Amino acid sequence: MHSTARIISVLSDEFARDPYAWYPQLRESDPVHYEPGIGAYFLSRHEDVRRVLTQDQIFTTQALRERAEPVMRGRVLAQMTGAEHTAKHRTMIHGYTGTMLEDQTPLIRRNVEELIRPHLRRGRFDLVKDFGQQLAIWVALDSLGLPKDDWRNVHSWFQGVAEFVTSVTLTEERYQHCVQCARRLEDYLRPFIEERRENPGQDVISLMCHTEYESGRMSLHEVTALCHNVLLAATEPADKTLALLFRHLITHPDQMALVRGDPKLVTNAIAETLRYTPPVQLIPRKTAESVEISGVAIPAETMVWCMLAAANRDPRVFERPDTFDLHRTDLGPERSFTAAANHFGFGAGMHSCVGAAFARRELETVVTMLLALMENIGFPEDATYEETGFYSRGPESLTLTFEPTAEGRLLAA
Ligand code: 2IO
Repeated sequence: MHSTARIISVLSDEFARDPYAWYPQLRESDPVHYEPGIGAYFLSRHEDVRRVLTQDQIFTTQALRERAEPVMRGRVLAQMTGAEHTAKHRTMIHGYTGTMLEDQTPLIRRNVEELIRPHLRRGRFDLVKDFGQQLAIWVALDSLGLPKDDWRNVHSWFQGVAEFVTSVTLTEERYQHCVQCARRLEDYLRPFIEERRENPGQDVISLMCHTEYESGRMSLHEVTALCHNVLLAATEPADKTLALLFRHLITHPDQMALVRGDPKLVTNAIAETLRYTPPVQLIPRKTAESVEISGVAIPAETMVWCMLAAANRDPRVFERPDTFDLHRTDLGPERSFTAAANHFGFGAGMHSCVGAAFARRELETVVTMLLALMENIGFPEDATYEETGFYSRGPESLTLTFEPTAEGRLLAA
């Protein structure tokens, strides 16, 4: 039944143009979709995605050895298990929650002010290209205690790292390019990490260097891999989420008005954006043994891709799933940023996002500030909208028009 119901290749351009148009059919008639070209399965039902992400003994993160290690220059958190995972996970949670998160918040605010100031007078800017991408990198660099003057270089090397991790297939030439970018980034980071090992500061690199584990302290190599991990995870999805959120609020003026009337609803808007249009759309796993999912037999050692955005719109879990709704009762803004989240924007299970609280704070800060500085936010009349990406997805550009508020004029002056 499943093979005859297969309607489209998820690797086709047609699918990439608007995956949301295909998710209902995949979920209903081909929920364990097989792609013969790459020998992998794509899951679109909420229940199946939940199972794969939480049964970590059967569906392992082994996939990341080939899919991430060459550019991470070592093992990332998601690849670890058992006591090692528990210990290093705790370190990263410490770095991105509680007092360390509080200490980073004024830096986030300062970055927003500096980046938005030149645009306030003009009344028009590109939320992604002129603001969001740079903000995401600055905030990530600040958290690691790295200087921001080299951010353009870091960004260009980072594109290679991101391309490697977020492409399902790569040519040999692109593979080499991406690994070269990763080496440059590694070389760039080395002296900073070495320095922080000698003279610790308040940043996450210092924390990683000086935490004592049963096996001692982390090596330069281990810290480097986690830095690459943080830089990718903190930048690739951040500007996309910001742009998607503004797009949803602008195209739902009633909900924009609600958020303006009650700043607490910014949190709802972020949570609903992560459900409705998750910036990371796929999570790969590999089967450790043969299993059956929704009636389909999957052999051992096979790639299984969780389609987060499809599962996030599963009508078995969410009412009117294709509607953006700040007030939906089946999501819950608070739990949306924890391991108990009902959406998969941060994954699920033991490897769910360690940066969720940090992402929430970064987005709450920037959205609240932008709404206070700008009013009548809209799109230029001749604007077209396009999203790209299969693994991570969002607009590459989103031009906004607006009028500065009194507060905005003050900051511009
Ligand atoms: C860095 C893919 C943007 C992560 C990854 C190899 C591991 C892990 C993710 C997210 C988002 C990035 N996977 N973050 O899906 O750290």
